[in-house]
Amino acid sequence: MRKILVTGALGQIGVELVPELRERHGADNVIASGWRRRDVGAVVDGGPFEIVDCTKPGDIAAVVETYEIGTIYHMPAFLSVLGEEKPEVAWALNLGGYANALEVARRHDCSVFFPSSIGAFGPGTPLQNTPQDTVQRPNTIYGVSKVAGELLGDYYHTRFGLDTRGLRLPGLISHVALPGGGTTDYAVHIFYEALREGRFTCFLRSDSRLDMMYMPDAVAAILDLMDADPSRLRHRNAFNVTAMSFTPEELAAEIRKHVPGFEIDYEVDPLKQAIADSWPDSMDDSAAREEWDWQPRYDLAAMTAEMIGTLRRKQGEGALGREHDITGA
Ligand code: AKB
Repeated sequence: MRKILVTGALGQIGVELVPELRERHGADNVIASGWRRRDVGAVVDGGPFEIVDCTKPGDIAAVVETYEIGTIYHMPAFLSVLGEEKPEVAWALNLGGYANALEVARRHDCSVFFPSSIGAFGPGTPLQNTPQDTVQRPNTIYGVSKVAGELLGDYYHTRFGLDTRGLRLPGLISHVALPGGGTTDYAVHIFYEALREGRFTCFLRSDSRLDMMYMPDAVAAILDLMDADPSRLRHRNAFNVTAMSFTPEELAAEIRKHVPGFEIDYEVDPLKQAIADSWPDSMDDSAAREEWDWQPRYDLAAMTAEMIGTLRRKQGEGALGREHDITGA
């Protein structure tokens, strides 16, 4: 089999995607890469790891040639809030890095996965039941780079026949990596503070509704899409996928079922709030359901129960908060 390369493997998704790919395809067949080596056991020690700076096309090409790569999962990204602090870096990485990966993929006929986001929507997009095909005029550099990435992926497919596929992922919730630089990060940090302090100060308004997904569903969605029969795909870059949609107040109420007396208050950050207000409340993911049988497993109640259970166990072992911090991964 031609091997698999995961770029940005030390990021929020990569640290869970790589072990799952190695489980399915064998550790030696999955090459993890990041722009620097960090101590993330399963990703760095569990199989081949290479330093790849995606802004340098030669770095990607060298690994693709050395390992005879057939599929690239291209994961590096500056998230929405971090992107607003450093727009030029966000553009160079989020779009420039992807353009480099696509060019290498074209020369070596690799399939490519690209993670787009709810951030690819913006003012003018219908925010309720957001259609698969609709207005995309985001006002963040993150969103602009995601829309451009979607278009570039479709271009390489229609122009060169490259097998490119992508998802518009919502906010992702996980107990493996701590997120950094995103608008939806609150939905992860709230669990840690609930268990440590019994209270949490949220940077979004209590009624800010956003699409969310538990990481096991996100990893399953990525792998299912890449396994899907190409003759069924009318869309490629990128499919709306969602699993739940909640406000901070609703998440707090669900957490309270497991942590009685948990309190939440609000110190709204205007930049993050403006980004959240421009993103969908709930996406229509019927195209994903029809074209490759997308079906999430976790709703708000199931995700919350598993997050609290896992983090309580870690707390008991003195390991809570020692998770991999992906800021600058
Ligand atoms: C962010 O908040 O920037 C990301 C995303 C939804 O793409 N988590």
